[in-house]
Amino acid sequence: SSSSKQPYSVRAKNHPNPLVRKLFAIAEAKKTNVTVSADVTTTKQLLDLADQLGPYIAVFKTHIDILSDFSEQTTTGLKRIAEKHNFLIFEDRKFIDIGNTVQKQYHGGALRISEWSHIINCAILPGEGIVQALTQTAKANDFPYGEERGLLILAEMTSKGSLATGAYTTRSVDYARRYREFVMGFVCNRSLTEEQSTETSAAEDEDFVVFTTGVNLASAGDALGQQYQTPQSAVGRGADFIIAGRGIYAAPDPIEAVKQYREQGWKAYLERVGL
Ligand code: 5IU
Repeated sequence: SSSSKQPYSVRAKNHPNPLVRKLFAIAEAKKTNVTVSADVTTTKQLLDLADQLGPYIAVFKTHIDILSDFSEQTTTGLKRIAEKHNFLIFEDRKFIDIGNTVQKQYHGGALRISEWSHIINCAILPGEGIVQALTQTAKANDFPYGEERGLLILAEMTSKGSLATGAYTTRSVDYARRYREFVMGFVCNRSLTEEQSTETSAAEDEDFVVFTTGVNLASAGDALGQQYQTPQSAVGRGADFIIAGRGIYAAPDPIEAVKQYREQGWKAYLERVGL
């Protein structure tokens, strides 16, 4: 039951998580599997990018803590633009602390992430408790308030010498399987559906969504250890959604660039599912 061979439309129909159904429906409707990583540092730049690139993307990924002028207008603006262009918001906060702390970082606090970000992610360095804690917060606060929420586990990283390998990656899959009601998938560099674990086994209908970062058409990497691959390579290895930052927002013409990533990502997807 390799979900990576199935079209988004089929996965949208069968998936138990309403946010994943919505994500696949967006991808299908807009014919895009592009997530733009909008690593800009002012609210104006962020909202301009969201509005310009919105029609061509499925997900808009933020690092909200790098903005020099963050305010409530940042997130109300972002929510409005997400609705206008029909994309999801993914705050790449990478929670990585004990359960009690991440609950406060996720819900409330200065950033109020749970109120505006559909997708969040966490690392499992602290152990299973971090996934349990975030799941508990989502349930206790009854997301949706008509809106859905989901968690991606950071199972692998793209940077040189990453330690997220082997048992770490396998445990990521175990925790995802144990908290399926909230964990929608992984940030990783390949399909993990065949991952063999002695602790858990795949449910018959298992369908975790794969987001792959480190996608760039023009570069092989940067001076700080980032390693890139093309949309075709990422999707071929199992990426359902490709994440590109500088390849798009730092291109001479970001709109031309996003169209190019969209076209290549979509073509690779059609090839993978045999359409
Ligand atoms: N990011 C990575 N690699 C990872 C993970 C996240 O690059 O393994 I998890 C983030 C960092 C940045 C974006 O926000 O994805 C990639 O940006 P560029 O496409 O500009 O390298």
